[in-house]
Amino acid sequence: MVDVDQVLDEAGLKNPHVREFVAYWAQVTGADAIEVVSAEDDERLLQESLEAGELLPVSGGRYYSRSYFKDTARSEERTVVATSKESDKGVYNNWKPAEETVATLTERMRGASKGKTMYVIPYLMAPQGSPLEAYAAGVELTDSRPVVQQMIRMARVGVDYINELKDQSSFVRAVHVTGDLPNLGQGTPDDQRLFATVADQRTILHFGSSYGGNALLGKIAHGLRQACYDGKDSEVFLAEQFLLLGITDKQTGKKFHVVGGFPSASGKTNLSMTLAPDALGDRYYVEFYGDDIAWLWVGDDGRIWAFNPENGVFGVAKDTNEASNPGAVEAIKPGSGAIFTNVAYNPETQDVWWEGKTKNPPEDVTGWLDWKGNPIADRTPEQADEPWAHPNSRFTAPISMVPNAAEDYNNPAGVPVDAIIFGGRTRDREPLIRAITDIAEGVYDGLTLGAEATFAAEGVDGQLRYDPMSMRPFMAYSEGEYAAHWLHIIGRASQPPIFAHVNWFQRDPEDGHFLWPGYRENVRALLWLLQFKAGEVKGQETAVGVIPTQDELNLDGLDLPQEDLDRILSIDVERWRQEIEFREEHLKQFDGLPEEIWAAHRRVAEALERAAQA
Ligand code: OXD
Ligand code: MN
Repeated sequence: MVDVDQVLDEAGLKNPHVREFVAYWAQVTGADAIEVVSAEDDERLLQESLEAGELLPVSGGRYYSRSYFKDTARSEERTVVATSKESDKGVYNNWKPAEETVATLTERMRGASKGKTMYVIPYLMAPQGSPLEAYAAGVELTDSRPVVQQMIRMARVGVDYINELKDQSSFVRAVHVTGDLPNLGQGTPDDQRLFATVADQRTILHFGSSYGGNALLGKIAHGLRQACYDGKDSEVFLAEQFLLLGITDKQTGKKFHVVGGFPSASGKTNLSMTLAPDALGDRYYVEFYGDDIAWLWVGDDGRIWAFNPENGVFGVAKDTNEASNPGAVEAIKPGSGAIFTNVAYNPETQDVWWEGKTKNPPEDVTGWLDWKGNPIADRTPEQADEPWAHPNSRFTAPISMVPNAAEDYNNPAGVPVDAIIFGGRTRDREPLIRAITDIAEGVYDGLTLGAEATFAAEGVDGQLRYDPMSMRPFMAYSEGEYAAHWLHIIGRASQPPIFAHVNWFQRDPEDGHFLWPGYRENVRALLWLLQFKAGEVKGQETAVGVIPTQDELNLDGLDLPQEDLDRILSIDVERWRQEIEFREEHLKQFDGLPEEIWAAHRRVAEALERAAQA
């Protein structure tokens, strides 16, 4: 038996509530050893992992890890939110009763860390000293060393964060046990994996994975699911799967901040790390704050404030290259200490590759292994087209490595939010940008956010897979209450942000080409929005919001066909009338949706009817 007290004493971990929590789970999981970690331990832990073969070296002091081949993504079906209140049940949160969920997980975890070390990771999901600190502290227990290294990059990790808490009992209790991965029946009726946020106990219990999205409990389970619940429970804040960026107009010296929700594969990471387009670079400077999570609250000045609770980026590698995301390329360059997971790896050259890193894979396949560790050179002709990297392969890097990271990303006060944007991948109907000034209509727009189903077979043509506010996998309580909480928080702001919907993905109906060049040029749409908010441009009113006129959109240095511009700066009323019907069905699923949201829906529907008749 480990002497828990002795280990915690030696580590200087004084918080009595944390000590009690560690002792309890050490006994349940049966770990052979306990180790308390801080960010300063990174170098040593990396060396230990290299020696153990858990990590492999990538040139320039970077690292490679491969996860079990059935353990490469978040498992939404196996993820639940458990509470003791059935009224927390929503359409998306997989609600379960707390008591039986805790009992099931305790049994699965019993003795499951035998032979392993249990690492104690005290962390903070906020810059230290923030007004939301009471919701940001946590302790993750994990039996996986690579999870520790990822947490050190993604959160602020150290004993002091936990010892210095004003309310010593206010921290999230997070337990991660990997389990015997080859024997968990992943994807079968007897699947043993279970990932639970026991939200009203502020406890997270995840069993059966070592993949980041299931195992970095500070990020997704705490930063999003638990915080979503805490935000509502306290009536103080919103926790959303949002990017956060800043734009400075060097000419006027003004700085703006934008947060935004995008369903997966809609370009959120690229936009969050974007730079100004070359032609506008002399005037505008874009800064990175966060690519995945923002917490938002009402400041004393009546504005909405936000910060990114994370300390790093856990980005999808696929298609990351100099053109799509130069900031990410820089953040993971030699010397960055980046960790790559499930990309292709060459142990001879210590190089990594993923689809879209370069146009074609390396010509000389000598030494190259695909994400499962199989030599590319041994592939049969039938296997030739299989991807080298897993489509959800990732890189992990601290924010400090991102070249345009904002100087104040660590400021506990956060930044004031000027705009809240939503954007899905939509091939028709959605213009480049439409601004929404009414708060209820903005929240309604977020609730009806979606992206085209990735596979044609998944849905009706033109119908979206709805992903309200891009929070579908992280919603912690009922959607009706969630909408009410949004109206409540934003409604309390005397200087609310403007809302907008963006779409970079409209295509030509005939030949399918993208009508807008995307990437860095997307900043032009945001510049128009900020000008519109400031009353400097008027735009054109439509039934679904205000869209830029062609003169208002700064197109300096861009040469786009007139036809394409006409299409992205107008709306297709007939397609919108069809969308309204889909939306109605979507919203009807949600119990207790506030009347303001239904009223916003009716206003938009009626405006479309008038437009159709005009
Ligand atoms: C996600 C992530 O899975 O950010 O959404 O990793
Ligand atoms: Mn995400």
